[in-house]
Amino acid sequence: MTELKNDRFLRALARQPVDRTPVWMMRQAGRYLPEYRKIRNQAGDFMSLCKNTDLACEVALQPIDRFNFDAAILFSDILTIPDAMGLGLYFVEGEGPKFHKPLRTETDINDLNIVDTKRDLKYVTDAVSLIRRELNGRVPLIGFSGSPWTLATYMIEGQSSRDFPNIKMMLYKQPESLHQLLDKLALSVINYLNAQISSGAQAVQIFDTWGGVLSHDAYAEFSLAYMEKIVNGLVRHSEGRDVPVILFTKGGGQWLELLADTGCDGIGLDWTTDIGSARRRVGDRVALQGNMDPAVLRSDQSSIEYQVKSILQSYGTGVGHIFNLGHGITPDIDPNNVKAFVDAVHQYSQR
Ligand code: 1CP
Repeated sequence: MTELKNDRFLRALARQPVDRTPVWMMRQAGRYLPEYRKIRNQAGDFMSLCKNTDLACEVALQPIDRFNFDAAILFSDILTIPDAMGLGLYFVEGEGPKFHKPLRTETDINDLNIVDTKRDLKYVTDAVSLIRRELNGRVPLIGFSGSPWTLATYMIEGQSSRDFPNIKMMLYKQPESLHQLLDKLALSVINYLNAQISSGAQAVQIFDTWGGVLSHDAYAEFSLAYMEKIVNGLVRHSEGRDVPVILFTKGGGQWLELLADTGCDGIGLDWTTDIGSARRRVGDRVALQGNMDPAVLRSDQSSIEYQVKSILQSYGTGVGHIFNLGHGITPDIDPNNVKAFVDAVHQYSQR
């Protein structure tokens, strides 16, 4: 295996000293990059891009070639798991993901099979292997999955949602059915992430994009518990190194202590939480990732620098910070502002 030339990201997750704060960006490969749009057009549609190993590898490397990010992330989507479970994922331009066969009844849930990644999602592990090979040790590769709760919202609503009427009705009316679904998803995610790790992923992140829409009690029971089950089921060591796991619940600022209790290595923060207070709350138990408002990237270089400095100052000195946005970058951002962001993190965090 080639040696890792830049291990800042893994060192920060292990709470070891770094020469400067590592930075990457959620959705760093994506529509704000003209070179991404070109390859996406060539592939035809988004899922064809994910399933084409060479093109998926190419777009994963585009942000690494263009900016000084300290980590690469697999190019794929969280909805590959429901697709492999037979729900029939498709994307409608401008409307986001949809399923041909969303889950409607208890029988639909009973009939679901747990994902066998090697059989059903080989295109994902093939992409992991190729990206890892092409990175050639420049930066570590992050694998990812959705959280069971977040995957279930799409499977039951059949598409993106604002109010989550169907899954919330099930949560209060037929909680056992929902638990059955979440359990099958947790086992599928464990299988999926362990396959990514054995194919070369050097860290993994679980995206719990919709955990923040749950009540306090429901969050612990229907989202956190299943992420904890996943953390306990993951292979945490590979190729002679620890494989850290990051949990990101958008809107999860009130549950940081609970998240740290799962045994994860890092917690992703959205921009509504002050990172300095978050650090005081979790102490030295986990690293923190985040958390600039993605909308800052719509401003200009000096405003971006100001916001970067203020987050670095709030975190303070010492170990355990990975810089990121508080959620994914949006398609309207000027790539020059991304460069200003990455350079500012490195410049102002230099030890
Ligand atoms: O038209 C296009 O090119 C599709 C846009 C797109 C992209 C670039 C989608 C559709 N997915 C992706 C890639 C993607 N999705 C990555 C790649 C790696 C990277 O970060 O660069 C990752 C990690 C995801 C994860 C993902 N997909 C999440 C969790 C993170 C988040 O942003 O909250 C979610 C919720 C999805 C579902 C999804 N896939 C695509 C869209 C537009 C959506 C969101 C729909 C919604 O808002 O409900």
